[in-house]
Amino acid sequence: MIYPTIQTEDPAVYEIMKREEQRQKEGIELIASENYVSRAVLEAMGSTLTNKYSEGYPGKRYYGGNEIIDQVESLAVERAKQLFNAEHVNVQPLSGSPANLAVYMGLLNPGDKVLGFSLDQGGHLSHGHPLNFSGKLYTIIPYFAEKETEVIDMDKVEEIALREKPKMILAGFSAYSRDFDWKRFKAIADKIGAFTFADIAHVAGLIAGKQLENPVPYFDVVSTTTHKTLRGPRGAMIMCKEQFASAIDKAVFPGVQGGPHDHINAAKAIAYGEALKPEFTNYAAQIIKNARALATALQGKGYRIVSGGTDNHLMLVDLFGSKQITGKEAEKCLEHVGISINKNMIPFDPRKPMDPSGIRVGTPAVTTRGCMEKDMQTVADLMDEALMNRSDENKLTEIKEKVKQFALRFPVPGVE
Ligand code: DSN
Repeated sequence: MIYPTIQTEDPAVYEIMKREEQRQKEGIELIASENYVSRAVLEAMGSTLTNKYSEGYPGKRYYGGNEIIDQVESLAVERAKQLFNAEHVNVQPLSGSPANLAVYMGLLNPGDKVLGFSLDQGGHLSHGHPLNFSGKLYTIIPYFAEKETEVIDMDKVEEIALREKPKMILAGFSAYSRDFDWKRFKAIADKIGAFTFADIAHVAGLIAGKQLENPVPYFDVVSTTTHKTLRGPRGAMIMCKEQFASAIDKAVFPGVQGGPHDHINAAKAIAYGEALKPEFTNYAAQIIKNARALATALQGKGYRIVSGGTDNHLMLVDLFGSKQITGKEAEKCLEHVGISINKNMIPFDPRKPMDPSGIRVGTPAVTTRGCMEKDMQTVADLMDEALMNRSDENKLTEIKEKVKQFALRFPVPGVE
């Protein structure tokens, strides 16, 4: 651990931080939305830039002393523009849901109709869940995956869009393993004059790394978190066409947020700089190769992968359907041996969200640590061994040690 001041000044917090760092080193991280950031990103988040208030935008702030902070924010904006070929970027959103709230506020009025991917099929809370601001304030028309293929049928999306005529079409997901047909979404929206909004939070790094198609050049607005495959700090950003720049900026500040987090914006600039390097393309390509290898290895052990495979960094495993193990049981058992995944609904899940049929598994974090395709077979073997011995405490202790020995072969960037 490299926080000597915390160790002397506040041993109680230090002890907790040390245990979490150890957990991250000794475990296999397969949560699809998590990653390990670089030392440079970590340092920026712990820097004196956290001391500043800077409500407003570069050159137009409500506080004095922002001439240097302006440079940090502008640098992050310029790098993001280059990375995604964007006309306008707002790097201030504090996280994914506030970013999405700002997009709704910037483009719509309460009550307007929005077409969004249903949460229980792989969408996100902020895409229209009844308990979320999106479902409470807007009229959400869901689209679904097909029961047979577990893939979205774009002809059906078009049918719903032509019938319902939403004011905005939201394309994006948090648990879907197939590529999104951004161009078709745009073509459908054009037929009815709807705004196009893509939420690329999960795949932003795969897009920046040139492995998946980029919707930014032709969608009206695109939001993303910055801490998933993009491997930056906790946060988000919004990219849009110049014509929506003013509406989006006003919606972020003063619409949804006050002062931006300048230390995080510095970390975003660093992460975008890292993603602009040629080696990030190799990283993004390896994430997908690893996800495919892991899906194949799990299939080889009799686990059913939803839709039969993956085009990105994640997969949904139908554990209940293939092994009569619930997602909740699996999450608990795997956590016990140091493998982190999350329980997840599968499309048309007969079970409930807190104890669904599936788990979601992703490869961004293990790929950052240097795992390759051949290592995915070991990961699948360890997962299977734990799940098959989930009632045998002694066996699980043995497997936990195997997980640790495997994980320690791969250094954690940022701490080692
Ligand atoms: N919580 C994120 C995820 O895990 O997909 C989405 O916000």
